[in-house]
Amino acid sequence: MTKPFAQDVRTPRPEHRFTFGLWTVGNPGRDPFGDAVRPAMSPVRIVQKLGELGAYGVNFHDNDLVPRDATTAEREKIVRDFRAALKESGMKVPMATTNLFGDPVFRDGAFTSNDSAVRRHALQKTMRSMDLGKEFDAETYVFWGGREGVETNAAKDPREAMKWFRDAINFLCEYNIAQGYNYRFALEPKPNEPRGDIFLPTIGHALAFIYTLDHPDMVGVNPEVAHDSMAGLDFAHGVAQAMEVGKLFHIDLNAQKPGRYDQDHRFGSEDLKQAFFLVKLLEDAGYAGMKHFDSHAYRTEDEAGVWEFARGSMRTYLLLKEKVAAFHADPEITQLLAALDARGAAPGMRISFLHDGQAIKDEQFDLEAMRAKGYAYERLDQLTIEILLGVR
Ligand code: GLT
Ligand code: MN
Ligand code: MN
Repeated sequence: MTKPFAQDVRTPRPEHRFTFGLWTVGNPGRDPFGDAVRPAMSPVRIVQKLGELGAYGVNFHDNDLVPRDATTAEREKIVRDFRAALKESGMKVPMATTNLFGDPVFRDGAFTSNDSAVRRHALQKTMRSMDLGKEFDAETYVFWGGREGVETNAAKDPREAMKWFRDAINFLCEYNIAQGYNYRFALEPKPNEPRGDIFLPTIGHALAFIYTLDHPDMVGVNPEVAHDSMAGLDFAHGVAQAMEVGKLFHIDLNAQKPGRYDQDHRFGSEDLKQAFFLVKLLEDAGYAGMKHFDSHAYRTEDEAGVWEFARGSMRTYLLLKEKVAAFHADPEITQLLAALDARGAAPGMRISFLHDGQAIKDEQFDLEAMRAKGYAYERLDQLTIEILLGVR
């Protein structure tokens, strides 16, 4: 008897919704201490290669595709060539964004610069970039406020900065509506770098800000592994909180050691356990959005290393997805989780004052027994580790 054909679950395919940015695989390895180590790679080459590797799509900042000083004729040619490459490889552009950080004009921020002309220029640049994204049917529009922040609070009243930021997002929501673009806006929090401190530093800050906007339904978040890890936070918790209120519009996957500069390493290459629980969260929740690898190859690498990095990012996600299945199929884990469910941990166990108020006020608790009983999390965690280490 022949075995039924099993598709290789470790091979990335477009249906996995893996994406990369032109700026990620195209990163030439420049850092604050050293020059580029890899030659610039053309957007066309990036699209071809990512398509071969099984990615779903590629994302860009306006200037990743069209250089800042391009003429109209140059822009047209770039757009035409890029469109042809996308068509040939079947790759999509699900997300677009604006570079509001590279130009020296943004040294004090874009939407929150103290210079009102800079703030207006940032709006103009974003509107034009939204137009460019729509030429490729992008659906998500990311706002990473890299330069929105300060080195010294003497510079500006952060309350004023919040108002400018809100005005800008409200303005761009109106533009989105006026043009019929239907973009979903995704704010990307980060605590610091390149500014000493960046406004909207965490997922929680971004979520709270969203509900103060004129069109909160249009705006969600694009959290990034490295950005929460830099701040020493548990990334999965922030992602879960966003998800639970329907605000996880996009996600940036990479790896990072806490407390360092923004390393943007290959997904899963640092805290494997954190990466596992993130994949578990996304898979268990049936997250259907884009999984964008916002990361780049080590500076030591040549082009071969870049593609190894891209392949590895997707493969690690799929391997962790297999481990998630193993976690759910493990009889001992199932038993431990069932015991927790029996203690009332099962989803759906809710209380409300209306239904339970009096009963809870009158309830007699066996506190001795409640105090004495452990939760068996040591065993549960060890079993998880053993799954990750491949011995279960
Ligand atoms: C830059 C940053 C990322 C953002 C990109 C989108 S640009 O690479 O470090 O976290 O997602 O603007
Ligand atoms: Mn980053
Ligand atoms: Mn990012």
